[in-house]
Amino acid sequence: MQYFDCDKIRYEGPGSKNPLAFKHYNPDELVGGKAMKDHLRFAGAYWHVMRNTLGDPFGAGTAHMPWDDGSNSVENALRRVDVFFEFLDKTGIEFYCWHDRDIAPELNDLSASNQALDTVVEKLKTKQAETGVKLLWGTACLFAHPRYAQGAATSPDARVYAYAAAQVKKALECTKALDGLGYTFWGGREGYATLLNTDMKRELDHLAAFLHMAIEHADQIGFDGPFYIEPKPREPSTHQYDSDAAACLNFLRQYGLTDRFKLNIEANHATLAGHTMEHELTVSADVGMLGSIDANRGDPLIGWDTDQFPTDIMQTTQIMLVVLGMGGFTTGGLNFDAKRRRESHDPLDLIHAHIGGMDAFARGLKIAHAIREDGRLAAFVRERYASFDTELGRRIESGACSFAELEKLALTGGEPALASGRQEMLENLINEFL
Ligand code: XLS
Ligand code: CA
Ligand code: CA
Repeated sequence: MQYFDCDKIRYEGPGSKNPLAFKHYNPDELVGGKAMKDHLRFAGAYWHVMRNTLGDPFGAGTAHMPWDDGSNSVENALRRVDVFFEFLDKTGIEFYCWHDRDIAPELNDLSASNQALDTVVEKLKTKQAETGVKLLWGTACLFAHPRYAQGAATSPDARVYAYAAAQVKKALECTKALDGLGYTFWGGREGYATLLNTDMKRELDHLAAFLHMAIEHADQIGFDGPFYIEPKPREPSTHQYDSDAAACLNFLRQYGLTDRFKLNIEANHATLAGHTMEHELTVSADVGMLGSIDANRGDPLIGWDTDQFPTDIMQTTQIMLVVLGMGGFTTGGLNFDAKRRRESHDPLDLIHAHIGGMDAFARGLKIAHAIREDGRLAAFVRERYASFDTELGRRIESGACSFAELEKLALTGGEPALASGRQEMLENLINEFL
């Protein structure tokens, strides 16, 4: 049985008017000597593709899911696996990501839930072997169940903490069983609603202990992929501890976790944090800590996490400039943590949405590569700091300088003639390539 009313999506080039074709994403086309698909490493998000009913706080789900009988059964979960792999095959997406509770139902007790997971993981393993699809990362859902209402690894209740640990232990084992390349922590409930009832220091200590136990368990079972922390400032918690890339890096450094952890940066979370996506990516990449990306966008008119599909070529260009700048992904990729609008209820809308995202990133990749080849942008930035390439600059950068020495220079050197930052000229330069 096929559920997506289309053939495998092919590349037809920019001249095509076929909505069910790629105009820019041509998987094997080389960009700078590397195939597009290896640059972009697209992943499908199991939770959005298979489990998102498109409900909102004001109304029930609208998504047509003819394969889903609405039950919390393992049979239903197994059926979804076939549908998901049909989706991956048709879009040509070669990676995927899941939460434990997306792929298998949470049942009456933990061992029954674990058993359900094992059954579905077995099937996923077979499908991966048949198709060559890879698991980009796994994660545990530590935010949906009411037991996590006050946090998981930062819960005030040690028994909840233990439950969360057991869930992560199992999710890690499933990730390992599926040869997952990474494992993500997103702390939706790891934060607080009010400081009146919160011991922040204690909660952060608990979170760090939790992550150290995760590393220890990974080592025991032979999972050597990186862990990712995914920053987001709020929603669902009023304040989340992993509020942005800088806060996460500070936490990882404070608790000695930088060896095994990197960051998974999401576009819509960056904007919620009051930053641009490029800012969050640059903060991470500059210290070698950018691991993976959740590809989506927010809506400038709506102040929450709308998780829309990325369609803005300027943004995909800026993202790919950072990714190319760091030499590309290693274990990470571009995970479409994005959902259709509620009005787009048809299974085929999932295909259209992903075609758009993949084409937007293919263009962003080609444009970013062209900008780098052209070299004017990088040359401008290099030149802007040229005074630091002089003897004086070298002394400052190497730590050999003192305030007294600099003061002498300032007293005798006169007023420095500052060069223009030329922002508008550079914006025009970027637009030449779009
Ligand atoms: C929610 C997050 C979540 C993580 C995985 O806003 O983006 O989906 O990516 O738990
Ligand atoms: Ca995400
Ligand atoms: Ca999100």
